[in-house]
Amino acid sequence: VTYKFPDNFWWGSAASGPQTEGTYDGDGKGESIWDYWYKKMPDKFFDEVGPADASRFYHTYKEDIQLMKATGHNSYRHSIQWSRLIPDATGAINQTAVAYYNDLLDELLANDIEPFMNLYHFDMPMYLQEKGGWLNRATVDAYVSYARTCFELFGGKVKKWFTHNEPIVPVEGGYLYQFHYPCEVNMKHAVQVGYHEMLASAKAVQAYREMGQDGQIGIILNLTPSYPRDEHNPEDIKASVLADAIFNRSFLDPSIKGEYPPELVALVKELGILPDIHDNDLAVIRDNTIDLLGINYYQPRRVKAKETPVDRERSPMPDDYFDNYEMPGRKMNPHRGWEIYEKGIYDILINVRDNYGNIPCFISENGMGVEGEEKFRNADGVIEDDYRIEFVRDHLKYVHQAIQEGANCLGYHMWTCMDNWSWTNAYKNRYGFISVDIHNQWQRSIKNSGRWFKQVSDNNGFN
Ligand code: BGP
Repeated sequence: VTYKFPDNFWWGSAASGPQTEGTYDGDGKGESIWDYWYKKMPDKFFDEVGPADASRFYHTYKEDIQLMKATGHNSYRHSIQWSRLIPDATGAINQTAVAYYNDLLDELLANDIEPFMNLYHFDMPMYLQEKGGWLNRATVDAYVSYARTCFELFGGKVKKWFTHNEPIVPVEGGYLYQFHYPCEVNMKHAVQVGYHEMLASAKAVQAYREMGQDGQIGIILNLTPSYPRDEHNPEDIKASVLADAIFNRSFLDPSIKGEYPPELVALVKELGILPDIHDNDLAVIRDNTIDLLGINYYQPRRVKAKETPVDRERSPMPDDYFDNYEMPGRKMNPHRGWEIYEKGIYDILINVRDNYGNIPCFISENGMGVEGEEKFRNADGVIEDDYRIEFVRDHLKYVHQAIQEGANCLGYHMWTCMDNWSWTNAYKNRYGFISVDIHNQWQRSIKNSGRWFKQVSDNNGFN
């Protein structure tokens, strides 16, 4: 085996509750912002399947777990849906949800698949969003109490917890670029929302330790390594450093170092949009850093000094400070419009090694969204997604190299296990090791990539 990975490497995939489970009569689930928004503004969505179906995992998890086994999973990330466990403002616990999550966890464990559980994957309960969601400090308290409930209920089975998936995304989507509800454009709100998410994360870490739980707790961040157009041009470098502070270090630094990057603090001060910070908050953030970092990597961010004029009439935006740089010749995934730059995954791991104390970490998402995969289905009914094998293999080579050079990377989870419902894009881009035929009783079938991944996992590497 040329590319051999460390013993006990985590091979698996990631998914989320809202993108897979669906909502059913009698399940007791309350509404999240996605259920609400989908009903209210269906035009915003790529309209094939909605969150009420997702991939029907709520009903199919037992069979799906067998498919995880068949594709070499020794671990799998899912998320608890807050609105399923605590469906309304009374705070009462939905016992049907408790039974479901217990069953799901038991089934994973019985199949030797370690469950990694995330507490928040973009899915604010609607009863909290009506009171401002992350903008309202009361949501931080509600979140911590929800987190405690999860640790209490499931901490015996789950040894790897995550406070958030990609906390910068609800900031960008909900308060800057309008691809999550409530679709505002307001940088002051964006800063406050991000701050509350971070505070909630630190407080959940604190609660986890106070409760004497015996696992690890971390956060999952989407890191977009920032590359300047010209690495000798000070203006390009400045723009790139700032983009990195806004989109990566805004959560990376407080989560691991317990403090915000000075560039970011200076920027929000200059704009007069410091968040509302209470006494002791910063001490909580300082003292409750994470055990384990999940890294989602899809694409780099290429940046150049600002050239296009800034519209001063509107609310300030992060991109008042830099322009995106469309580097000639860069490799693109035409389906998702994202650049494919395999070495980015290595650069992140080396950055974590050198600048973040080489904290234990793993690749918690990486993957390739492809439209129209049905056309690659062969006569035996198997989707020949060899482009996905190439994508994963080329990224894994760089992960391997980083590990050889001392990076403390413990696993690789692809996004995703089964094709699933993906926010406003629904089923447009497929990401799974396993295809889901939404027009034919949600039938599952393992793609070539899933077969390949089984071998990789069995051999703990590849040639
Ligand atoms: C990540 C999210 C996932 C998933 C994935 C693919 O940012 O954590 O929830 O959706 O991206 O992106 P998309 O579905 O938008 O193509």
